[in-house]
Amino acid sequence: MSSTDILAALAQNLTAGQIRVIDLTQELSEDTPLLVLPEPFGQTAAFSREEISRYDERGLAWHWHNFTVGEHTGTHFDAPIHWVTGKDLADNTLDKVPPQKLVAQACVLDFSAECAADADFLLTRAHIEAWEAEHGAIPAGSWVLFRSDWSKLPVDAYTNRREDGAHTPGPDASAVSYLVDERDVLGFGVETIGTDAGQAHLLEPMYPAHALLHGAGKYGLQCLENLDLLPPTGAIVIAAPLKIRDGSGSPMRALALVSE
Ligand code: 23J
Ligand code: MN
Repeated sequence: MSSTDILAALAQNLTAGQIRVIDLTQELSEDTPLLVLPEPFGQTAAFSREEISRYDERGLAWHWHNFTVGEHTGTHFDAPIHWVTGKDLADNTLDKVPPQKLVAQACVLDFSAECAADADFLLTRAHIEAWEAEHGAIPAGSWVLFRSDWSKLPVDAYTNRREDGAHTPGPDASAVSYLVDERDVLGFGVETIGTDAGQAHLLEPMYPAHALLHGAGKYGLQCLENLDLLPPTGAIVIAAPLKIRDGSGSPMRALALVSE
């Protein structure tokens, strides 16, 4: 098929519902759960908004708001400049992400059973190799999406904060090194609040997903939903952050195309 025919077939399949569009995005609101870092670190802002007008004297026929939100609040994209390891890389900010990379195939690694059994579950290189033995090697340039089913949890269990910090699953350094060095992935996406585990400040290096992904110019996706609706391979993810000049991250609408 020529590439023109492929697009025509895509259009037809979309119209007919043969290709389904899955929303991977959490609702963004004043109630969106936030990352909370220990003292004395700065905190990401919740989403908030103020009304400009509502068909009233401030705007007779129009309704609109101004909003405030952290770059890393809700379903969002992490650019390499977010971490010190990526601070000197070329094109490390949101405005410099090549648009070709905003649309990419995804591998979905389902470790939801392990996460249900252990909130501090760490995904290792051996887990990824076991997944590949079943589904094939992760292609270069793919998103790797870590399915934990964490997005199905009520908010208290979702954030799972205790006296010693958050207890949520994530990858260890062996997993991230493997994806970056052996598989040259586009990035790593998760359902939890960080690409790193809640207790990842205790790992070596500290916050291995952030440190190793962004140091290699790779991206992160956080607070995804509906990963359980995606096949292990074959989905196409559209994850497009706002084009914020020099931005380190941004809320986004993340979508997946799935063949019926
Ligand atoms: C800053 C410090 C630690 C973490 C994070 C941000 C995130 O999870 C994020 O949203 O990038 S773990
Ligand atoms: Mn982030």
